[in-house]
Amino acid sequence: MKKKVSILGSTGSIGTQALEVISKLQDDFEVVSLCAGNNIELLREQIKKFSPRFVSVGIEENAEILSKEFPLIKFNFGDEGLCEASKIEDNDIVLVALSGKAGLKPTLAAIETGKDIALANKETLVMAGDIVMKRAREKGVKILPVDSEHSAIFQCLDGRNDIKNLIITSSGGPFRTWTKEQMRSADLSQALNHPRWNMGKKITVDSATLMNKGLEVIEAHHLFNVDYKDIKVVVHPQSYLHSAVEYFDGSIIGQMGIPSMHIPIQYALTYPKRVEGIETGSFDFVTASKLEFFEPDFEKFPCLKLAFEAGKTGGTSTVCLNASNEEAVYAFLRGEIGFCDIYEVVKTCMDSYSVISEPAIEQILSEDAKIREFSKKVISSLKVKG
Ligand code: MN3
Repeated sequence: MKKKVSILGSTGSIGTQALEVISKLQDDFEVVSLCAGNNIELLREQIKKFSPRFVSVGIEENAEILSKEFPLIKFNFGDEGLCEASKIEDNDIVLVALSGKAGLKPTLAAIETGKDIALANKETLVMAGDIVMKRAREKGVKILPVDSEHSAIFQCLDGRNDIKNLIITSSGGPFRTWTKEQMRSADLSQALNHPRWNMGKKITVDSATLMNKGLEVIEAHHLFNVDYKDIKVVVHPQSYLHSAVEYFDGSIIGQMGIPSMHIPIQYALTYPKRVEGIETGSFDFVTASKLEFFEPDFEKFPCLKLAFEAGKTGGTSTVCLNASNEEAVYAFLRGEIGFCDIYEVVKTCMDSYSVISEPAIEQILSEDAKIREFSKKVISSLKVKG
């Protein structure tokens, strides 16, 4: 029996790599649906290759264009299309590889339909981790992490919960060895020049500020039900140790391998099986020879500190962190603010924000919208200052 999979975000970095994994494991997987935004050219290729039954796109106009080309496929668009894909009855697993808050509703829809989820969307747990994990437990739905750090911890835990610490590794990003002064004049191409991982632009900038690591800490707290005081971040520039778990008896179990997203994506899809899939090359201790570890510099990377604080505060604090950061990063990508202004925007928003402690989903979404409006004002004031 082939595992039936729906891919939300099929033309993005994780989505395309997931389809590479699936091409290699054609006898094991059937693609039931594909959802993409506006990259219609690539989506068209994917439709031809994987013959899904259902496809959703960003806007109605594109759904109409494609439905003329592929009359046997059902099309939809927007948020509704994403939720429709995640609710398809014979899905075995839904890969949520959307970026931004678009991931939240379809993830919840998949949980309500009792479908296991391979989760590559950070915002889902950062914005609504309490609600999502509670519903997943109630529905007996597995949330299989795709992000390399969470996949590593998931593999190390193997169902156990006698955890002393989670140890999340970080490459340190492109500015690990830069001074604070140098970082102030960092431009876009420098921020996008990640030393280890090839990813989308938003997450690459987040990796440069270490906000990405902060968001991962919040996700790990929810996924593995571990207190923030028991989550440690360790800078490991070689990125061979993808993360680790320290147990009560002092044993540390880590997961290693070459830095390739194909491995964690594949494991989330084939879990609990480990199969020989896409060729990624293998890690060799002797060739690697040197593994280094450093304390993260919270002063140079204050976004990481903000993320820990938001996580500990809980409620909609992490919604504020995420929304203001996303607006700030997009402003940086558009060249409107400087690299270090990203932190200033998030800090200003966090400082003036009143947290709601146990929000419902609708409140989370309305707070998210409010925070984004406020963030845009903060960003324009920075623009004026130049
Ligand atoms: Mn990661």
